[in-house]
Order: sequence, then C-alpha cells, then structure tokens
Amino acid sequence: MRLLVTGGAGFIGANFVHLTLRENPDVDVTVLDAFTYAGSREALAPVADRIRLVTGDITDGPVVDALVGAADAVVHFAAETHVDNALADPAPFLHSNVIGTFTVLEAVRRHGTRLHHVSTDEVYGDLALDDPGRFTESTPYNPSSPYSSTKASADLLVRAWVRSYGVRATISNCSNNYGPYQHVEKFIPRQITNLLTGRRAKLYGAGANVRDWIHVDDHNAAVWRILADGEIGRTYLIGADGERDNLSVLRTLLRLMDRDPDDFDHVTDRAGHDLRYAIDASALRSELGWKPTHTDFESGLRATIDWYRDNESWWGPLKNDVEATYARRGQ
Ligand code: NAD
Ligand code: TDX
Repeated sequence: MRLLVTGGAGFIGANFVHLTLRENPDVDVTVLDAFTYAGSREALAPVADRIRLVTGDITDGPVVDALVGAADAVVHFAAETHVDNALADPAPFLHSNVIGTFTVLEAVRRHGTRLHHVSTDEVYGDLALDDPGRFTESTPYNPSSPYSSTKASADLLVRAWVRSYGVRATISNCSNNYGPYQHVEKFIPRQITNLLTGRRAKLYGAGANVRDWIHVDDHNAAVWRILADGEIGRTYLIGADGERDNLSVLRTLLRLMDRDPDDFDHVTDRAGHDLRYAIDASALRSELGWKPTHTDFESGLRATIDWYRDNESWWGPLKNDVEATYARRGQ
C-alpha cells in the first residue's frame, strides 16, 4: 500500500509513521508536512531512510494533487492544533484546517483515493462536569473555540464530499492524546518540562476541567483499524475511558516527579474553556474490535516523563519561546 500521511512530522502523525513502519513494514509511506512551528524533522529522523518526506503546504493544490494521485490512501493529520494559539490568532486555523482539508478533499475526489480524516472530540463542544453522558457519534456538533470550529468545519466538508461526490472517506474524533514527541505547548509536556527546567507547573483556573486521556499509540492503532475495515462515510469516536480533571493529572505528575503536591501556580484561565470531554467508543470496540493497550494511565505518564527526561535535545530548543509566549498571555 502507498500511504500519504499529511502532518506526519507532528506529534500524532510522527507516532503514526513509527507505528506503521513497526507493524506494517511493507507500507510505502510518504509524509507531506509544511514544518510549521509544530513540525519536527527530528521526530522522523529515526525512519528518514524508510519514508519519502515532502515539505509542502496542504493548501498547495498541485503538490497535494500529485501526491494524492500517487497514493492508495491518505491519512490526514495536518492541522493547526493548539486552542490557546487559535484564541490569539485564528487565521492559520482557517487556512490549514478548512482550506487545507478542502484541498485534500478535491484531490481525493479527482483521483478516487481512500481518505481517513483525523479529527477531535472538541467538535462536540463540552459536557457539564456532573453530566452522566458521554459524546457518541450522534452527538450534535457544537464547537466552542476557533480551533474546534475549524475542525468541525473540516469534518462537515468531508461528510458533504462523501454524500455529494462519493468520496471514499472515514472520520475519527479522538480525545486528548499524550505520549512522546508532543509539543511542549500542550498541557502534559508543558508541566513535565517546566519541572525539568526548574520552572513551576501552571494550571488554568481551578483545574476542574476534565479531559479524556488516551495514549497516542492507542489512537493510532484505532486509525489503522478504521483505515483497514471502517465503513465509508462513517464517523468513529476514539477514546480509552481515561477521564481525569486537570488538577488530578497535575498532582499525579508532581508526585511521579517527587515534588510537593502544591508546587504549581494557578494562572489565567483559558477564554471559553471547555469543561469536560468524554468519549463513548463502544462502536469502535464492538464493530472494529479495537481496544486500548495503554490502560494504566499512571504508568503511561511515568514513561512519558522518562521520555522527556531522556530527550531534552528534542524539546529544549523550543521551551524558552513557548514559555515567553505564555508569559505574555498571563499563562
Ligand atoms: P501537531 O500540532 O503536533 O502537528 C501538526 C502537524 O501538521 C505539524 O507537523 C505541522 O507542521 C503540520 N501542518 C500544520 N499545518 C499544515 C499545513 N497547512 N500543511 C502541511 N502541514 C501542516 O498536532 P497533533 O497533536 O499531532 O494533531 C494531529 C491531528 O490530530 C490534528 O488534525 C488534530 O486536530 C488531531 N487531534 C489531536 C488530538 C491531540 O490530543 N493532540 C486529539 C484529537 C485529534
Ligand atoms: O499550561 C496549561 N495548563 C492547563 O491547565 C495548558 C497548556 C493547558 N491547561 C489545561 C487546558 C485544558 O483543560 O489542560 C487541558 C489540556 O490542554 P491542552 O493540552 O491545550 O489540550 P486541549 O485544549 O484539551 O486540546 C487537545 O486535545 C484535543 C489538543 O491540543 C487538541 O489538538 C485536540 O483536538
């Protein structure tokens, strides 16, 4: 199989490339990535001689057309992904997430190439902290932020291209990922690297917001199940029953890193901060036989801490700029 991976130099995409080459070594992988601030050549360095790496923007029609035409399937990860950045400047999110997905869709329409579109649970908005329910495939879209509204827009474009043009696409909406190569702007790596560099951990507001954590390899294994056996036109929710409030996650990190439980600062809360995400992934489990393997969150966090401790050369050069940006925002 000739597979095109957009955004393959980002956190989830790079882990997807590594997983693919580990488990399906015969797959011929091409990565298309614009190498924004979030793209990393180092993340792909260990497999550089086994993939084709194209530097380019997913809004570049001719480049996307040529690569899609030469592929049997596309897994579309490329996007702007950080909610706080979207609040500060939404324009790149419209560009990459909406126009970029449109460009990919037009190419798969022309070539009849199979597409899997990677999306987020944030398209469903949020749940009340005391709501017993979880998101399902039929939960109405209700995005809150400039990030999630552009991801929702992209999902709706995919659905329309399936219905109107017969594009062979599936969609997955996954909860919060953690693991190696996640950018230090995101919650878990930010706290780990703050502590490793002698800074204090930073919690938005009171830390009562709940996220549903999944290891990146479990997410990517689910993407492979959907790519292989998913029903065209369907949306699959991906989650591993990992709901935790931010304060609990932070306290676990502090304990695992031998810090005092109160060794953190409360900082300015995020505007419009979604309260709670929770995924019901029973369709994926029952229909496609997927189940997560990283079910012990604490040991997943311990491995992630070890990875950041051992890979300061990867994240160190990014850290000061990210923290300077947060400081300007009072976070
Ligand atoms: P990331 O920010 O780490 O990586 C994004 C990658 O896309 C980078 O390599 C970047 O260079 C590339 N990119 C951005 N704009 C591009 C463009 N216009 N053209 C080409 N490449 C471009 O993101 P991530 O956390 O790996 O997320 C990957 C995908 O998974 C996204 O679509 C995101 O919405 C989705 N997702 C993420 C999570 C999560 O917890 N991180 C959860 C659910 C879904
Ligand atoms: O320093 C911080 N302190 C803090 O309390 C940061 C960076 C975040 N937070 C909070 C905000 C959220 O409630 O932690 C939670 C997680 O924050 P992020 O890592 O920014 O993730 P989130 O906003 O939940 O979105 C993530 O999951 C869904 C990804 O960034 C998205 O791309 C994905 O779609």
